[in-house]
Amino acid sequence: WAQGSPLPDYVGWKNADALIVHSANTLETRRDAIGRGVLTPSDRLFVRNNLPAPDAGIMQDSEGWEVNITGVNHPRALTLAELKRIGVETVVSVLQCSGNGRAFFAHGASGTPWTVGAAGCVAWTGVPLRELVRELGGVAEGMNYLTGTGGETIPAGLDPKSVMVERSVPLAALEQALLVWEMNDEPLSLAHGGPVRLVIPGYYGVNNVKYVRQVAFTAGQTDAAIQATGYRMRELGEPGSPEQPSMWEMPVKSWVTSPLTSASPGRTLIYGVAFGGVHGLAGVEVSVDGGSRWAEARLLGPDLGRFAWRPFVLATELAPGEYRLVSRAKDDQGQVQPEERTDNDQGYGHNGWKDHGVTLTVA
Ligand code: MSS
Repeated sequence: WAQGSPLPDYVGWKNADALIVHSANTLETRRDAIGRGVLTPSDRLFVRNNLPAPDAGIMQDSEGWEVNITGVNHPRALTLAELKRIGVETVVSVLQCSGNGRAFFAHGASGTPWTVGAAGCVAWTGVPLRELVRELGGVAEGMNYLTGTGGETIPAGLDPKSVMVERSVPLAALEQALLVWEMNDEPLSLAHGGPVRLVIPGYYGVNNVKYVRQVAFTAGQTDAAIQATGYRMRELGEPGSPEQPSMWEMPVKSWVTSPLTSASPGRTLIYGVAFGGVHGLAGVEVSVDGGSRWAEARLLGPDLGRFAWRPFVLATELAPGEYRLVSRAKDDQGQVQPEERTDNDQGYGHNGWKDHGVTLTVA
């Protein structure tokens, strides 16, 4: 990227101090930059591209960007300008990479070593896909999946199926799916999938297809590698296959964001973020002794709906010494974050509370 610049060009507008640059295609929000608000500022949000981002030129005529809709009774292509006339809704949701927390796996899972910052909470504005589908005569008979295809150009010489970003999610996700053109009240940037992105609130990041070119209702899941063998929960050393659980719905999760290393003795406010994933959040507890005793934290900020996260705070008195701060959230179905991670080959889906703790020195 540009010489002397800490960030690649396509994300040059971001706040470099808030980000850890793992590579040109993977940037993580620093744990101490997550902040205490409900919404993650766009210039701090993590970025993850499986393929290099398309040329910035695709943003020139964003209103003319076409999305092909198939597997409905009246299939057709619509431009962004046309999509904007069908309907609009704003939904706040947590965007989290399947591999967030990978750095905590002991087996050295291959892939970006994200700790907690491959996640953020943002407001998406776009047309509810169910309204668009109604306009197009409804989903055609026999379709079980909603399949989105990314608009990247496939590098020459590669088998498209091996690298293309094409993901299928169960048809039930049509209830909350959106085709979005704004993030945090601004036109959707190229880095986050502009001109148009498929967003599936409550589902892992990979299902939220950027620069979406096609939305297809399909009988089966796509055979693109990113779906068929990639993003699957599988035993260590086992190859990926379509029978293994796919990274779809996100479970309940939380982590402490401040303080992270040191504090002065006395009154200490412990902050963090918590979310229910595909379900609503019921509450979150904090422990300062590694999980022996827990206290209910206070949820902060407005409740921006089932798919959003809530910042939380717990006020404590801490004498000089060492403390292990951990948090444990519960969703509205009564599911609580487990203590341990579920080991799996690729280091996906880590929501165990123990590994997400931090050691604090009070002096
Ligand atoms: N889309 C497209 N088109 N491409 C790519 O690469 N990636 C994924 C999603 N989507 C992609 C897409 C992922 S994987 C993720 S996380 C996300 O996206 C991210 O986002 P951002 O906005 O942050 O960047 Mo993992 O599960």
